[in-house]
Formats: sequence, structure tokens, C-alpha cells
Amino acid sequence: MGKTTAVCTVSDTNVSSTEVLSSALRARTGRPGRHLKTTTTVGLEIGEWQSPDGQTVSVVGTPGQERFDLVRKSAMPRSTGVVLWLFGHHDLALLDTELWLEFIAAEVSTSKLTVAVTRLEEAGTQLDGFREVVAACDDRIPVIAADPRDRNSVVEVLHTALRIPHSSPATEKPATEKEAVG
Ligand SMILES: Nc1nc2c(ncn2[C@@H]2O[C@H](COP(=O)(O)OP(=O)(O)OP(=O)(O)O)[C@@H](O)[C@H]2O)c(=O)[nH]1
Ligand SMILES: [Mg+2]
Repeated sequence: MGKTTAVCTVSDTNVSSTEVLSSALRARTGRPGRHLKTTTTVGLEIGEWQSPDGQTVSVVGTPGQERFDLVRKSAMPRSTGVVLWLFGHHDLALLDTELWLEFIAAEVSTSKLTVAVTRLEEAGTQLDGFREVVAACDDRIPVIAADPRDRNSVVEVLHTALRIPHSSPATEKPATEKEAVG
């Protein structure tokens, strides 16, 4: 959780919004939402970020709800990096992690995956549990704590997702366009 927030926090341009009121969604589907927020994303939201070496990175937020899996599946394959944003302050966070990894691994190579965990401080927990679950899927997947409201934190996630070395960003080869999907 935190995808929409992260895209808006880091984007240098206006982000096209596909947020709807959860109550409107509930009224239409007749099903209660499981999330605690008043809005949820139903399509792709696209922002732009300039990487330190001058490349334009499209930052794409996807819907988090299961019913929109076709939208996620359409965005993931053509991305350079995929970020799984997880809600750390949650009783079922580790199970959630396992299920999402299974879903994503069926769609794209785990070599382009990064896991970002939010609200760890509120949960009073550590990354260790998440690292264990992620390593069982692929121990090369980076796992980091992140706050989508904080630009530096989201930039760190993007560096990790795009495998940009933190110390020498200028060594990256120029490419026409990169894409990071969350
Ligand atoms: N306190 C706190 N709030 C957070 C943190 N991360 C996200 N939030 C808040 O939690 C909410 C997250 O909402 P979104 O960014 O809309 O999450 P999303 O992943 O886009 O959700 P869906 O589109 O429904 O899948 C926002 O109100 C954020 O401000 C965090 O680390 N700490
Ligand atoms: Mg969203």
C-alpha cells in the first residue's frame, strides 16, 4: 500500500489520476472494500521522474485490489523494474507478501522485482520477517523499508528498482526510456 502516494510524491509532472471513492466502488460492485482508505485506484496512474543521469523514467502506479489484476498484468511485462509496496502494519502482512510474490512471479522475472515495506515503525516490527519470506521466493530481491510520503525515500526505492548504483549514477548507460511499475 502506498503506490498512489509514491507516484505523486516523486513525480516531476502532474499524475493522471484514476482514483475513485471507495464508497462509489462499493455501491457499484455491491461488495464491501477490505481497505481502510476512502479512495482506491482503478486504472494506471502515470508520473515521470528524471533519474540522476538525465533519463526520463515513467513511474506507473497500478490498482492494488485483486479484481483489477488484468490492469496490473498489462503494465508489468514492459517495465524495467517492478516494486511491490507492502503495508507493514498489518496482522497478515507476511501472508500478503507471500501471495503477492506468487502472483508477480507468475507474470514477470523476479530479477526485476523490489519489495518496499511501509509503516514499519508503527508496526514496531523489523524487515527480517519480510526478508525471510521474500528470500524463499528469490534471495536476490531487494527488501527495503520505505515511506511513500517522503520523496527521498521513494527516490531510494526507484534507484533500487532500476538497479542504479547509489554511488555512481552517471555510469548508467543512456536508454531511451525506462519504466518502473508499482
Ligand atoms: N503513516 C503512514 N501513512 C502511510 C504510509 N504509507 C502510506 N501511507 C498512507 O496510506 C495511504 C496509502 O494510500 P495509497 O497511496 O492510495 O495506496 P495505494 O497503494 O495506491 O492503494 P490502492 O490504490 O487502493 O491499491 C495514504 O493515505 C498514505 O498517506 C506510511 O509509511 N506511514
Ligand atoms: Mg492507488
